[in-house]
Amino acid sequence: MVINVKIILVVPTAEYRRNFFYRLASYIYGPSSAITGPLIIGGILKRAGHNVEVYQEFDGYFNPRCMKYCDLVGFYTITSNINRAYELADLARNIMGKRVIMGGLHASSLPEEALLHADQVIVGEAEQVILDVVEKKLTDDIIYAPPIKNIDVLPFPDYSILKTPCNAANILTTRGCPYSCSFCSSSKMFIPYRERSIENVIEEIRMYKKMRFKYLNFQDDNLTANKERIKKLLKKMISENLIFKETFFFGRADIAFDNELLELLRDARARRVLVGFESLNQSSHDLINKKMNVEDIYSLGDKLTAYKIKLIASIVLGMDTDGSEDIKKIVDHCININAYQLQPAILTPFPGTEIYKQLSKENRIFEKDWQFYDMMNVVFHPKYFTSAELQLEFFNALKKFYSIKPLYKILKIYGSEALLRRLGICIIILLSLPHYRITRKVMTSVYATHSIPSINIPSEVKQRDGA
Ligand code: B12
Repeated sequence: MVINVKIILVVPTAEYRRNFFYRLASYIYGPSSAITGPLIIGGILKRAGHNVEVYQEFDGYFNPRCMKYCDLVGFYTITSNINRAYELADLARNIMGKRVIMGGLHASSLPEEALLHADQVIVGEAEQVILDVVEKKLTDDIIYAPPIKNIDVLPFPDYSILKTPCNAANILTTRGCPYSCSFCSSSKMFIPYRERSIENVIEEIRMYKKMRFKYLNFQDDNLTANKERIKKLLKKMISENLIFKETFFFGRADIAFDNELLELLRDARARRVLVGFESLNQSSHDLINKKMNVEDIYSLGDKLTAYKIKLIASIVLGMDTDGSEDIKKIVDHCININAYQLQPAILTPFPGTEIYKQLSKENRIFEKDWQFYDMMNVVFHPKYFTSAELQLEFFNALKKFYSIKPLYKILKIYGSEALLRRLGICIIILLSLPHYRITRKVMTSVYATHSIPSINIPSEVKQRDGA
């Protein structure tokens, strides 16, 4: 007979992200949402008769003492939250005597490391094994979960077990990505790329509408990978009036050439899109295997403005083919096309990725403290910069983009709510950058002790950067 197990699932948050500035910035940045994995597997456990609660530490109200009152604690891990996951796991296991299991991207890439802090680790998509693990029918230390073939059969995320606030529903219509960029860890975790049927997706969206969610986020790594499929979905959303105040999605620059798709996105109020521009240097796209033509990036700006779709431009800093001029060029481009937000991401070698293998082999990774693996901190020796210089490029990109100058244009194109959010981000960035710089300096010896290995800088880049 299986006894009812009291389970707490936690999405931990790295220490410096729990500070006031960070939380405020995130509040202004966009509506808060909950990661879906724990809500899906928690729902499976609940329906089997177990008592489940899910906490997102970032959104507040998670008191580690609540772990005292359960039998089992499960942790969702990514690389930047893993230290905190280990800290909480050690507390639960060693002090409170609880059973601990771990899963998610970091634990799946380095299960042996995670096992030092857990009783069991699940590698991969946990849906098919979670119940057997909790009910002790699967007792291996490391359990390799097979990917789910038909993702239509998966239960929808169960928001009734979420104990922390959340005002946007997250939905995934696919798993994985048909592309395989060398820095991306989710395309290594969710293999192969799979699509849900439109009817199944619509049913989940109807559920969120009934639950009165104001916002919807498509969290697919690339929602527009299969354009005809997404057009069908958007048409159905429009015809059933499954429209939210604003819907977010991840897209690729090639949506610029499909007016029908842009129209449908506008009409379904899918009006906030994050596009990975990465760089305006074609060799950088080729280097990371992005399979994108930089010409697409040039075409996108005006199109999105015309359809009033707000662009969050994501750029990668520190690729081996990009020097300072390249970073300047892409940041200026984002300003010129009136991008709504800029998300500069420092190239980060997440364990399990191609870029991790390459940089480790070249002995260029100097930072082993996982909390800095969040795309906002330099953890490796870049080719054309010192690590400190690249870190400065990151700060400068933010400062330059989030200046007060373009605010009038943002008001004209996107209206007053967009203006207020953008103004809020400008203020937070101005206030928090000095604090962040100091914290980074104190927390690591990055600026002081790490020498740069000798790397040959090609002459054309030396010339371009005046090196
Ligand atoms: C939604 C999302 C967010 C949201 C919400 C996250 C939140 N509330 O915590 C927001 C925008 C806030 C966000 C922020 C960040 N994110 Co994010 N995010 C995602 C995204 C796009 C979707 C997540 C998702 O729903 N996945 C789909 C579901 C089905 O999978 P899952 O949740 O992983 O769950 C499965 C397994 O992991 C496992 N599982 C999950 N939980 C548990 C628990 C236990 C106990 C077990 C056993 C198993 C298990 O089973 C589940 C079902 O199959 C992913 C990309 C991706 N495809 O995963 C990036 C991703 C997770 N994010 C990433 C990053 C880097 C960040 C940031 C650091 C970015 C930044 N610079 O600020 C921050 C960190 C936030 C934090 N919590 O500390 C990286 C992580 C890389 C890594 N290896 O560390 C990813 C993979 C993006 C990428 N392609 O690189 N993110």
